Amino acid sequence: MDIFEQRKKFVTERHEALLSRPNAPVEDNGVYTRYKNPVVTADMAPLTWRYDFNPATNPYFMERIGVNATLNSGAIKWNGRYLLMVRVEGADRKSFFAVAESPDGVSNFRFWERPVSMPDTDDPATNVYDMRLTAHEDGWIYGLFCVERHDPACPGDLSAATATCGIARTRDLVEWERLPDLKCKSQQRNVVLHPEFVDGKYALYTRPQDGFIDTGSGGGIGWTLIEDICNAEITGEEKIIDERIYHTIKEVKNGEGPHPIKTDRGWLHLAHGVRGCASGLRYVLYLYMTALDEPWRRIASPGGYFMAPVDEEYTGDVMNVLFSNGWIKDEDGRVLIYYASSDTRMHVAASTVDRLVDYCMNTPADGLTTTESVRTINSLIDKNLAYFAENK
Ligand code: M1P
Repeated sequence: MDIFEQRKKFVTERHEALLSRPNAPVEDNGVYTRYKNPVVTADMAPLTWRYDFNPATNPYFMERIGVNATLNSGAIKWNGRYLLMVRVEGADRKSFFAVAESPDGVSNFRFWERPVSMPDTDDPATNVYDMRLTAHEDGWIYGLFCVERHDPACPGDLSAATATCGIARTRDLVEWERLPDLKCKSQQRNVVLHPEFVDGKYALYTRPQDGFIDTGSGGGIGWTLIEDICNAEITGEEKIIDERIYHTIKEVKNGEGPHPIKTDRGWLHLAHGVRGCASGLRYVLYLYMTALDEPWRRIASPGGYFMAPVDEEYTGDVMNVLFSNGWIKDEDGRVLIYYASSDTRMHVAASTVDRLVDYCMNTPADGLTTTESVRTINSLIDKNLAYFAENK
């Protein structure tokens, strides 16, 4: 067998083994169960995207186009199929979107034949990423994502960029209609479309920021109503519904994850919080809930993080990062939480609506000082001692 055939066989067999490997739950901490294997990795990108299969033009069966990472994925259960809208990042640092499908939501994700060809606007993007999918009650599936361009105000500074919210919609996740980008006075990343009309309008979770990286005066996760999604513009109030707070997990910045899940007790939200430390920024996931009739009014704010990096999740392209922009609520109440670790790979954890709501409603809020933290622990000890005394 010549080198082309040898390598083709080796690469193809290894790829198929990766795609067909099973997955298994590893740790039930009472709130959720992590799964052992990442669900989507760069190595799972289709070989036809990366290799030239013609021995005449690729005699060494080299990879011609590299994939660096598969991260921050939107998620949707669509026609009974578990789909991730994966942010695939090439070795060239450009991200694009591609759908990966699994029969059970936790294993055997396979990419569709081609990545998404997202139409551009008149002002083409350099990079697009982190799509949130929303099956809206208007009948469309929307994808809201970050659009990055070089900042025209800083021609000499090659790291100066702008972040804007791109908006597109589809009926089949293949053909996309690109709508104009969100118009507003600040830069925006982590913009999410609420699945229902509110007062007859489209509602957005936003994350106003002064610059490309710094949120600056942007106070946290915002909420605003939009008159026309086909020409989206923030004209009214951008109310901060989940604020950044000093010496918490969301001191530096935070951002809405996927759109919230509707439960009997309120809207269940998943978000990321960021703090600074000696090793850089640390991204963790947290939950909160808002009122059913007023999705902007917080009714539960469990203190601390819900998920933080463990083991291999801690390492990757951007260390110490968990980020989620996709989850799926199944018909039986199961919730599949898709999260990326360290901007490198995708994982899944499973929970239920009941468990997540219990967590939100019964985890004490952050008291914001050491004294309050100790007081909260003492309250639990008192409650337990009273219970033990009554139930000897
Ligand atoms: O590198 C961590 C994350 O940084 C950004 O998130 P945020 O705007 O909240 O800081 C995004 O670039 C995100 O894609 C990335 O995972």
